[in-house]
Amino acid sequence: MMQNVKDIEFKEFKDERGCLSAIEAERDVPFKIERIYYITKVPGHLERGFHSHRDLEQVLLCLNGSVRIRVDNGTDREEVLLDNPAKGLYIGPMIWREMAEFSEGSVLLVLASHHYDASDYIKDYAAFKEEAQIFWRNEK
Ligand code: T46
Repeated sequence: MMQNVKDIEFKEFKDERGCLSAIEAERDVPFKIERIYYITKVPGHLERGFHSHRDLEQVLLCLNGSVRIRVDNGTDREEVLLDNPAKGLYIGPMIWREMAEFSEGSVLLVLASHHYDASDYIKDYAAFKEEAQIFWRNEK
């Protein structure tokens, strides 16, 4: 997978009563969790996201149903289908993300490293590509 994107597998404690997964900050996800939000009731034909963050780190999990996540570092694009609540997708800084194909009743949970900050968003794709070029050059 591209840099700043990775799959995270959460442990499942399964028995005849069902299934439990625990997520501990800085252990199961690589940051302190300052914010949690969740996305529900998305009409299946609609897409969300279409932005990048400059600093924010997040882990996305689909607790029910499935959601397709497209990630883009300004050069390469990849897709991940979140269809299992034990599977998380880490997305770090300077990754453009799009969420699509929300199944009926899907619940997308997001764990975020910082409080909400509108100034951390890059919503214009051309501006993202420009900033991403500088960012990834300095990362190497
Ligand atoms: C991301 C993807 C995966 C808040 O007031 N507080 C919050 O913490 C968030 C996340 C959003 N909002 C407000 C801002 C907008 O008025 O909620 C409204 C919808 O947010 P937005 O259009 O940014 O939603 P998405 O689904 O396009 O993107 C969200 C996150 O914003 C973003 O950080 O990575 O989910």
